Amino acid sequence: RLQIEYLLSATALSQHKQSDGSDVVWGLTQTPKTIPPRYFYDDPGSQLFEQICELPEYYLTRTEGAILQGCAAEIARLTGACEIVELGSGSSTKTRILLDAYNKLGYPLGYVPIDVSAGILESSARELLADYPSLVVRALVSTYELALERLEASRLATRMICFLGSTLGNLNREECDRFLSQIADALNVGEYFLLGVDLQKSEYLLNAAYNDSQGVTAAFNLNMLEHLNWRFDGNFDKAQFEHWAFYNKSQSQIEMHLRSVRSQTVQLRALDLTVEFEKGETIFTEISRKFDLNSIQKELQGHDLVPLQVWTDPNQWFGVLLCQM
Ligand code: AVI
Repeated sequence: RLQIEYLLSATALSQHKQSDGSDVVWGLTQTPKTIPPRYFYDDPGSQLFEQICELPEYYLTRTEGAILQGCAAEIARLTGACEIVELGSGSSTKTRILLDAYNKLGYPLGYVPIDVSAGILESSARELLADYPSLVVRALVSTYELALERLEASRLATRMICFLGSTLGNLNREECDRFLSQIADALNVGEYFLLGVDLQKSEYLLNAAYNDSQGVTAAFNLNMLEHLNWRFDGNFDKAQFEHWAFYNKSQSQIEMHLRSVRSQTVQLRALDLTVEFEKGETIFTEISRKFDLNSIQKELQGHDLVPLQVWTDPNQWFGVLLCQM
């Protein structure tokens, strides 16, 4: 009942743009310097992200989970039997809420988790198979882009692509637009897109969520430097950088940076790159956009993804939208 496909095999990787570190060279030679957010997610980074999801200040995961608990049965009723395709499935925790709802209605359970981390994908797929005896899993080790390009027509009549956790917020406006076009291209008419988005709210709550008191988000941000050291034979000293995150209200986005605490020179030998930092200079590592329910619905509609139903929590901190193509 478990099939694992590696779209990120050595061959696919070598064909995949930016696997050679050219994106790092580009980013670290810009002003201001940047590192693409995909470098957060090596194994330690993925574990730190799992820890972030448990933090008292990081309301996103909890709130989305509670919304899904309340609306999963309705989602299953609205879509009928369907194959659940999850982009960035990670540990598949929230998937269980959906699988339970489909299971209760007696629908056949097909699940296609997609993640770049093969380890977490396989272990969570095995746990799910143990708990859901009729589940069939076709896991794809892949980036979203590759998976969306390659997703074949499913055997079942209907498919629902899920993109939860407000990961959409980590894409800038242009990337978001491209991503939604890809989703629309991957779906047949009548199929579904389930989206979770973090909503605009008080600056105080947002700043706290990305500057937690235990310093896990800081460790997650700084881990990127270790990841680059490991991947590209570098000598970043993470003690010489500090985490800096704040809510940019005019752009409705959290911005995360790493700030150099002194002037320093860093080398990434495998990339033949030497980078000079001035004291206080920053590297832009992530945006996390915060959405407005009306605007995101319009944006989805612009891509022929028609919102059927929107659910939120009593505080209106987070939104879950079910759209139909
Ligand atoms: C994965 N993504 C939705 C998280 C977010 O909230 O934007 C990543 C994260 N960055 C810092 N904390 C969590």
